[in-house]
Amino acid sequence: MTTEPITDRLSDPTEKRESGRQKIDWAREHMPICAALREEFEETQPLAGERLGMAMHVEATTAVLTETLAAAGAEVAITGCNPLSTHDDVSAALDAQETITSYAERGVDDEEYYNAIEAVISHEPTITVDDGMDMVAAIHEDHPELIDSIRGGCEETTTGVHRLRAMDADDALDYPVFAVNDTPMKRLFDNVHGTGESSLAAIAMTTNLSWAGKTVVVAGYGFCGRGVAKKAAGQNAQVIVTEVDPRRALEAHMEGYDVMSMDEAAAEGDVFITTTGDRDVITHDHFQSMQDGVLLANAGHFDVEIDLDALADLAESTREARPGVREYELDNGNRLNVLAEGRLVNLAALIALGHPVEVMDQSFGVQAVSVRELGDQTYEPGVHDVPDELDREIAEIKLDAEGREIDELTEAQTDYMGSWDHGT
Ligand code: RBV
Repeated sequence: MTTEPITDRLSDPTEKRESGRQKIDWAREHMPICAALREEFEETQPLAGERLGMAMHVEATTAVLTETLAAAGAEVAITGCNPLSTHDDVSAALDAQETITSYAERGVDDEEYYNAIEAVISHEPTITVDDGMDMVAAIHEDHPELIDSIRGGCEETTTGVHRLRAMDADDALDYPVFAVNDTPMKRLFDNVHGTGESSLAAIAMTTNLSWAGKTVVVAGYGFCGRGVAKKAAGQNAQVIVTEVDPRRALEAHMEGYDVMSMDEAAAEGDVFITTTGDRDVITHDHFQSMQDGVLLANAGHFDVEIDLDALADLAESTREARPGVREYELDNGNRLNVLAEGRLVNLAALIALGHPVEVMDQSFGVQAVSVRELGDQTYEPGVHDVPDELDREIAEIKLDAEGREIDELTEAQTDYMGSWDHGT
């Protein structure tokens, strides 16, 4: 089955295009890094002749990245990386651009989701940009004949990088991919502040409930979990952290959070937010010990962290308690509320805007220079760290845009840091 571009599937493409364009313009105003790179790319055309295949959350900031890459001379085809995160109006505004085709639509089923990825692949990309690795996987499984002409790819998120490293360890990754997620400019800002702010904002907007006085259980204390815990504490919630790694658990403890197993935390929490990237974090027995009225939300890339099948089996009845909130009533009378169908709440909730714009400017700045690098240099197949000078370049552009000066090392300081023959 072929998937048509979004414009051909909308009843009101002109209206959608206009509201999408308004969202993109607002984001663009607040993305000085992408603006600076766009200026450079318009002049130097580093992607002339390249075809980009992208699978990302198609909302306003992603559109700014997409247009930045198109301005660099590339032909771009794009679709979503989650069935619920696309903004149809933004998708339509992108599709209206001459060198961009967008297949992304919100609310697609599994088959339509993968058909749209196929449609992007039918453009025979020379560079891929993924968030979660679904495009790299589809190319390797179903279109290996394209691999020879692919210069490389970029991966946006923790889960995608995990999958790619597993693939690489199995010698199954046949083209180079940059682990954009693992750069300081991504991880220390997007994962921590972006996930923290946007997950809490999406939960608050979906429920209209307060954080103050609540007990919030954060599952996983990686970069995302740290952000969620910090922001929840900042909103006057009591925070409990669950972990499987002893050092991360200790770190959370030393930050002042309560650390306990999920078995214990299940009975304590009012709100549960999963950020582990792994499956089966909240399961059958946990649901049974939870209090009436709890909220369950996932901030990890895939919807595997909260075992919704087990919850559905346990439930006597289920209903939509309010838009975007599914209530499951258990036989003990307790009602558990799942947000956004257990999909990543900051992007898949009914009012979901994704990470704040400034944070995405940084992540997408790293994406843009990583794609530029792939257009310019040849890399061996496998997962690659983004060259550190590219990450620094993005930090420098951002500092410049904020009007912040920093110090420079003197020659004596540089020599000192590089020497070993000085002591007490
Ligand atoms: N993310 N994108 C957005 N476009 O608004 N918000 C978050 C957006 C990315 C983020 O970088 C994270 O790594 C990934 O989504 C998880 O799928």
